[in-house]
Amino acid sequence: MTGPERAALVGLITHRARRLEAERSLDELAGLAQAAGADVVLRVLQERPKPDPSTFLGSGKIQLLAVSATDTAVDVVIFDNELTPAQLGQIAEKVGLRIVDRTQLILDIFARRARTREGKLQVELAQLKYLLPRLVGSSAALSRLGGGIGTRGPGETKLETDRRRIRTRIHVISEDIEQVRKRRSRVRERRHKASVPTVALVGYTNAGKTTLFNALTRAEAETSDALFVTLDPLIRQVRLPDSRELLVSDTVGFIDRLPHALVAAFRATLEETADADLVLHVIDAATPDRDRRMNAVRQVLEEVGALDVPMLEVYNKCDALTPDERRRLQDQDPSALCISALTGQGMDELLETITSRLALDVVRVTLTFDPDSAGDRERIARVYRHARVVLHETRDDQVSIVADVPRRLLGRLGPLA
Ligand SMILES: Nc1nc2c(ncn2[C@@H]2O[C@H](COP(=O)(O)OP(=O)(O)OP(=O)(O)O)[C@@H](O)[C@H]2O)c(=O)[nH]1
Ligand SMILES: [Mg+2]
Repeated sequence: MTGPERAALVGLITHRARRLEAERSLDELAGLAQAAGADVVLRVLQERPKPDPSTFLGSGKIQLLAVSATDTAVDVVIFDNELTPAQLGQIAEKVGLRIVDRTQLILDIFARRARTREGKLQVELAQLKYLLPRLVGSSAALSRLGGGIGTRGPGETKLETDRRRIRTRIHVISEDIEQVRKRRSRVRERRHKASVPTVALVGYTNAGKTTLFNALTRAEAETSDALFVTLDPLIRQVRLPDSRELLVSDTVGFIDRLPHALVAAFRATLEETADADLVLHVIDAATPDRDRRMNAVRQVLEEVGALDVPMLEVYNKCDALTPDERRRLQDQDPSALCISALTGQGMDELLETITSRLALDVVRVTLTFDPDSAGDRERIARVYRHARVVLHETRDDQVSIVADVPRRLLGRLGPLA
């Protein structure tokens, strides 16, 4: 194929009053299509309360779509919903072009972005699960020659194998991912033992998570205005000015109607979030459909069992707000933290809030230890790692240490004198 693919987008306006919503949804779909390397050359919105069971659009509209798509030399037609296998087949027949639905498009972007072995496995698993029910009797799902969106991932030869072989592959990958999950949870346990608190950044795709991650950790992870730039989780240490430390993790972004197969496949990655000491929900304050996105994020958090973790909502991109918009935000949520990961505005306040939410603020205590006990010697080492020692006194039978200890670790470092 030469040049970017030319894509047509198709969506529904389910109610007259929801036109704006449908437009925004199609805008988002356009962002996704771009992220998958396509140029959007045609947009079709039809007002109808629900999709036609066999062709999604009404029969007249689908004919019209076929004609305009030919006129504009469209390569692929992308629907803003998940299509049933039957719909896929019918539409492909009527339109005569490659048909892709929203789920498949998102899977395709993930397939492009996956870098690590784990990421690739997770995406392949999601793709196979999507494919399985669409294999039988669906010639449309199989005719994917020529490359382009919806053709990456499980290869053509694999597509032609029977369901049994796909099931076997699903089984094998699931086991591999389970191994990864176990390894992760062991690493987390070790971290937990070391008592280093973890802050997980979550948020809608493109909210600025990685930009904030970089600002906090002085890292240089890839950021971009494209959707789903980050897939593989990153984790890094942040040392606060007074040498206290915490870990910050950045991970895959969420989106409205994130395909269920992806959430399931990325469970190992997302569990990182459920295990954090604090979840930082990064919100793009400047986008017009902020509330819808916030709800989509909360839904995914619920799905991965992260709703119990203390959460801090952070409004990012506040540099892009007008003074009026900012006032409205403060009125709506007086405790809102308004920051800009890009300009650094509000970062000090953010760090202060994180510190107090994690109870990292210090208390001066005196601890006593038995110098002959191996366990106590270990504990002394831990005090040095996690607290600031002010005074260390050794006598024959007792070591006493005066230290500034993070409040959250009180009682975990040793007996108070
Ligand atoms: N104006 C403004 N733009 C920002 C700010 N923070 C991030 N951006 C921009 O928003 C875009 C997305 O930023 P990323 O950090 O890649 O977002 P992300 O949440 O990691 O996105 P994914 O990994 O793709 O899900 C980039 O173009 C950033 O430069 C900010 O505070 N202000
Ligand atoms: Mg990112």
